[in-house]
Amino acid sequence: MRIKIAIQKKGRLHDDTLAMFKNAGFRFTRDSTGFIMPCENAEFDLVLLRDDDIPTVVLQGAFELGIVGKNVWLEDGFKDGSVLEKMQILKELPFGKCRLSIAGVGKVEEFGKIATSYPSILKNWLEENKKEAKIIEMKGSVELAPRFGIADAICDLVSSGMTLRENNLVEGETILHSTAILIASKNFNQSNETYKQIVEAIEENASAKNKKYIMFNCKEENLEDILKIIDFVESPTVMPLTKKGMNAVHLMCSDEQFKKVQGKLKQAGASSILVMLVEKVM
Ligand code: PRT
Ligand code: ZN
Repeated sequence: MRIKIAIQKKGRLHDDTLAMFKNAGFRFTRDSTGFIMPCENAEFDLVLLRDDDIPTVVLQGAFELGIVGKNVWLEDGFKDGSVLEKMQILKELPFGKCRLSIAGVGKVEEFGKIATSYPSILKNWLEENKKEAKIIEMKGSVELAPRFGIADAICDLVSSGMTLRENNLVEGETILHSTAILIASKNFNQSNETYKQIVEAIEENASAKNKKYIMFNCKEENLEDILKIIDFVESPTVMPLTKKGMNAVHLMCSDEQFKKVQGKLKQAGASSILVMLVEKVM
């Protein structure tokens, strides 16, 4: 039986979701309706929906898996307990990162009226933190509420912070950190072969992403100092070159790790430094 995965049709999560599957090696066609993308080289289909419907369709059992923002899933969950009771988060994914924050004109200490598209998450947070406020539910353009006196503050998603700045709003407390998540019903069988194949491919790709394979040459007399600089790598490869007294050093590390040491390596005598992208780590 083919697995059906509900993903966002268009919007902020669509491109990253599709890129995640494609970079993991899956290829897709599109059926004549335009909202089903059958995978050509594995037993699953992507189905394109509004993100707000994704928790419901997975909960109803129409789709085995779904990819949606944690904010959407939790809002549904606080509204309808069965979402949290009957569903599970299988994985947090490395995209769609944002935070749900309270913001106001100046520092928000006393909450009067707060406008938000996430009334259930906000209500739950207010209760947990023993704070009082009147929640004004808005479907969009929440950031305009203080300007028109609809509310004193807002509770909205923030990523770069630009929207808040443009509206002279100051970010206060963050009530949720969100990312895209992979969800399923609690009785979804995680030993399903197709599911294992998908997760393995995605994880292999994620661990290769950001990894670099580094090669350089150095004199024998500099080797000890150089190995100290790269001591975060468990076992770098050291090979003698045909030129006497010279070695080649190979290692794999993250982009960040390399950036931190590249200057020091040169100073310590590393030459002909080659930096290569890693396609896969298995
Ligand atoms: O059509 P559909 O219903 O499927 O999509 P949608 O319009 O409801 O959602 P969409 O595509 O806007 O967002 C999908 C998901 O992306 C959200 O549920 C979040 O999980 C995630 N995400 C990540 C964001 C943001 N970052 C984000 N910045 N969703 C919305 N925003 C908005 C925010 O509401 C505010 O208006 O962007 C603005 C703030 O951005 P900055 O960069 O100015 O701070
Ligand atoms: Zn939506």
